[in-house]
Parts: sequence; structure tokens; C-alpha cells
Amino acid sequence: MQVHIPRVHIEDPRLQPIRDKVEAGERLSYGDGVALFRSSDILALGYLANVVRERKHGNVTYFNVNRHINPTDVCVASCRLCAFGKQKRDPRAYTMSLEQVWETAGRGWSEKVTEFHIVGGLHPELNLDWYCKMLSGLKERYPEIHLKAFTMVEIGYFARREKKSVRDVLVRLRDAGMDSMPGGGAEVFCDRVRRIICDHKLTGDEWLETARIAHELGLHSNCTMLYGHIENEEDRVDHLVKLRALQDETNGFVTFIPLAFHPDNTALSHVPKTTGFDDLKNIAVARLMLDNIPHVKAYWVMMTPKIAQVALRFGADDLDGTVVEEKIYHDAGATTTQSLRRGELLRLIRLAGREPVERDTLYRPVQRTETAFTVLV
Ligand code: V47
Repeated sequence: MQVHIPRVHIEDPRLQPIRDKVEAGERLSYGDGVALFRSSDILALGYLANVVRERKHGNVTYFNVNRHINPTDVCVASCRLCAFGKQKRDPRAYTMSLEQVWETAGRGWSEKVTEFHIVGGLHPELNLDWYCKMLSGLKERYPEIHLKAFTMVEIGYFARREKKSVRDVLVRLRDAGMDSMPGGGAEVFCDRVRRIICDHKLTGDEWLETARIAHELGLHSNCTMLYGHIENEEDRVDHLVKLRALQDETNGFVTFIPLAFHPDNTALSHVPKTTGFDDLKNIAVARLMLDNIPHVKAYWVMMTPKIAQVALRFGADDLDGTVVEEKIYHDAGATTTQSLRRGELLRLIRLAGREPVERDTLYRPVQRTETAFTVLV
């Protein structure tokens, strides 16, 4: 898309060569990524990221009408970063029956949803058959709703528990109704960081390999990075560059979502919360480094709707959705509401001067009447 690029004043001299590359549409290097994270010239970062964002998407900003479902919070992993996972014997822990999952899926919508976003803890007793029944039961009851389900971490756990290959597990779940996969569990790929924040999880290489296999099977997925804990700028850029390299091979990632660490009720509760400045910087640097990933999402639950709205001028082209019920961030102290109405998403986008487009999970526009929706292909 041809866009007019105004020349804005850039204060930080280290960003001049990066501006030249961005304007010429050249790929940024690892060193450029570190320089971007180290810069405090937030307006320059926003300007550069906005050039890329408008080149890819013009003025359009996407959102969807979705519902999160977390079938269980029982988790064998006990990651220090997480406030959601509970041990099975914890009196606060819950596990839904299949009927409860199917019933929860239909509850709390203000508008008809197009996507269920389904993730949960690593439950020691729920087997692959149970998850396949859950998916096929959802498909039977809600055939037109896209099932975006299971992080790479859950897939790795199912494979280990069932003594099957990752590929076999993915094929079983796909055949039972899994349409695509969310981007969670990637955290930061660096081993030194993972040993501290999530030592029982897949390694970074295993996360990437699982994503590669999913993409080879024709499943699209998202990808994320958890920032604002113990990682440094180099760790962040290393993470982004690894995602970019895999995307060069598979083209299977649809959207990148930077996730701000929320420390409350975690074993890392001493870590200070991220600032608005860092949240915007992560959006902008991601947009600049991930030249081959189509979308960058400002997840309003994590950033607050106010910062997410500003992020639409700092590189983001998507706000995520109505969500309806969010547990992972709210267990970790998020103060945002649990859900936003479709009308509120439209208002946030329009008041940022952007053109809202409701999308399905794979970014096909959705046209809605009062009671029904059609995906326009
Ligand atoms: O996998 C866990 C992270 C993820 C905390 O793909 C935490 O469209 C911050 O992946 N503080 C879940 N983060 C959220 C997620 C997601 C959200 C929205 C859209 C999509 C998508 C994916 O949140 C987890 C983990 O990486 N997380 N605990 C915490 N205390």
C-alpha cells in the first residue's frame, strides 16, 4: 500500500539509520532492535512503527467478538510468572466437566461471538480423549464458531502425557475441531530467563518446534512475548528475531501480541509493574522487527483500554475482542474490566481516528445484522 510518509524530527541520533531502513522497507537487524529498545525517543519509535503499520493496513483497525474459556486452572507446572495455575489439592482450584465447558461457552455474550479462545492449566488427569470430546462437543453445539485452542505448552504436555508425538496430538485435536492456536506460553525464549520464570515449561526451542509442526499441518497460530519481569533488551530482541526466522520458513503466524507481566499473586510479586512507556515501546519495536508477521495486537485486557487505544498510533492494528471472561490476567491483579461490548471497541477505535473492521480469527471481515453474522470471504 502506497502511503505518504511525513518527515518527523527524530531526537535520538542512533535512530537515524533505522529510519532510513524503515523508509526503504529494509529488514532491521538484531542491533537495530536493541537500539530501539534502548531509546527513550518514544515519539520517534511510534512514528517509525506507524509508518510500517499504515503501509500494511492503512487506517484499518481490527477487533473481534470472542469469548475466553478456561476449562481448568489445575496445573502441574507451578511457573513463577503465573497466578492462574493451581495445584489440584488447592481449595480454590476448579476443573469444569465437559457439560460445564459447553454450557459456559454459550453464556455471557452480549453479541454473537465468532471465536472461542480456549486455554487452561496442565491438568494431570484430563487426557487427550477428554479434550477431543470437548472440541467436538463445542463444534456440535456452535458449528459456526472458530475454536482457537491450546498453547504450544499444552500441546507439548499432552504429547508427553500420552506418549505420542507432537504431530499426532495436533492431528487428533485438529480433526476433533481445533481450528487454530493462540500465542501464549512463549514467554521469553532465553533459557536463563525461563529457568527463573517458568522452569517446568517447554524450552524456547521446543515452543518454536511445536509451532513449526502446527504450521506444517496447516494450522495458523499467534505468538506472544511476556515482557517486564527479569528479561533485558537483548533477550527481547533475541525472542523477536527467533519468531521472525520461523515465520520466514512457515508463514504460519497471524498475529503477535506483546504481553506485559502482571506480578500480583505470583512468586515474582516484588517485580514492579510495567509502565505505559514500556507497553507502547514493546508494541512499536515488535511492529518494526516483525516485518513478516501481518498483525500486532494491543490486548486491551493486559494494557488497559486507554493505553491499547494509544497503541493504535504506535504500531498496533488490532485490539483483540470482547473476551467476556478473563482469568489469567485478573488472577494476577489486572484491574481492567473482564469484558468490553462491541460498541465500546468501535468507540475506542473511532476516537483514535481509525476505521474499525470486525474480523474473524483469520482476519476475514465479519458483517453483522442484529441477530446474525456472516464471514465475508
Ligand atoms: O500463556 C501468564 C501469560 C498468556 C501472566 O493468541 C501472564 O490471540 C502476564 O497468550 N502476567 C495468556 N502474563 C494470554 C495469551 C493471549 C492473550 C490474548 C490473546 C492471545 C491470542 C493470547 O499470558 C500466558 C502467559 O504467557 N501470562 N501469567 C502474568 N502473571
